[in-house]
Amino acid sequence: MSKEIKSVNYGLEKIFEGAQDFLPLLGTDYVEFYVGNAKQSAHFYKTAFGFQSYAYKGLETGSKESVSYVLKQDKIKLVLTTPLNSGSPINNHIVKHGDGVKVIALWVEDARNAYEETISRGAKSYMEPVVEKDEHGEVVRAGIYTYGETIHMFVERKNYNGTFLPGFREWKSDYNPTSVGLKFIDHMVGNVGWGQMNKWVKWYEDVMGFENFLSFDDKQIHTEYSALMSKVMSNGNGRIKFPINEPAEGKKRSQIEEYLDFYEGAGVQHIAVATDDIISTVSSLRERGVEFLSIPPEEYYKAVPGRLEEHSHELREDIEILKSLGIMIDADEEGYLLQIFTKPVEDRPTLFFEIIQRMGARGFGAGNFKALFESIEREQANRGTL
Ligand code: TYF
Ligand code: FE
Repeated sequence: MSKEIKSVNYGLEKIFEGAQDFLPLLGTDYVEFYVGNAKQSAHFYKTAFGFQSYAYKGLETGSKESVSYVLKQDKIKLVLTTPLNSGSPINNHIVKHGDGVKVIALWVEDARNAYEETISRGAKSYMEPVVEKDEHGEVVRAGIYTYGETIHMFVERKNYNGTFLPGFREWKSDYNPTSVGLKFIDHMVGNVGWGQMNKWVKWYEDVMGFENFLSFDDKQIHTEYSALMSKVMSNGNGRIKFPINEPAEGKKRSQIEEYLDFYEGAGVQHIAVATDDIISTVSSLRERGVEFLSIPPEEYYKAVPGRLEEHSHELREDIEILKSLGIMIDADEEGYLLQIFTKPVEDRPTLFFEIIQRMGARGFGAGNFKALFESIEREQANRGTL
């Protein structure tokens, strides 16, 4: 499969050649989850995934509607939010979707401008620009809807030097498990309904000024039983990458269909987080009880040197160690990558995490798709949802 990828021109260089980027993005600001019990989720992400306590808002800070815990690990900020009473609209989201990602916040220089540019191109408004202030300065935020009930929030913080956002206080805890070496969000993937992928590709092109950076059709992404299609959207500077998946017809139920059934609609399927030492990161995560998909079979690891071709000699890691941890290896024209996927982190088979280490490669591990999807199908079969 990596053969097909090798002919792909990633083409990022040509993006915005001569044109102004109407939506300059500095990076991912935070990811907010709506969850049933933020206190317990925060404990899980600290204990299992090595996040640190960062900021808090709740009854103690005058927030009567909801509680939010903010966790940090290097550049990654997760916000875990729970409503405090049945009247909160956050409940509707949790009742329908279970725990999941509500907000993908994007860090911008000018949130009012980001909002106006995207609204004028057809975005649906979630929140008009709001200025929040405290003694540390001000933050401007504005939000638009993307697929499903998911939101992109534009966050402008150039005039702010407080902890996280006004309304939050610094969260100091006596319980501080160490980091596992997660550095930043590499990409976040959305699952959309049958036949909806191209609509959302066009939405990211028209409304956000993104470009289609890579595509995988169902001939490339299938196993004996199931199939899916995927297109990767990227912003101009390549810092934000959003693959969009849709299910495709197969003999059995696609993992994308399973997600859509359990999430009851489109939403974030996985968050890929980067590390620069995946062996150390995955060893720590396993010790802390994070569950990964089953380890690919022996034949998968036997085929690795052939698949890496000229990159085979570049591989710095010991294949035996990678195999013992279940880490997968793929290469494209520019280098190789190492990746592994957790099981879903909720009882509904919806959101999961990917841990990725890029050693030059800019692809998404197409050479691993078959082994990966077969692992996912083993889980589906266990659940009786294949
Ligand atoms: O983000 C990606 O494209 C890779 C592979 O349902 C992938 O991580 C693609 C689809 C999918 C799970 C993983
Ligand atoms: Fe991924």
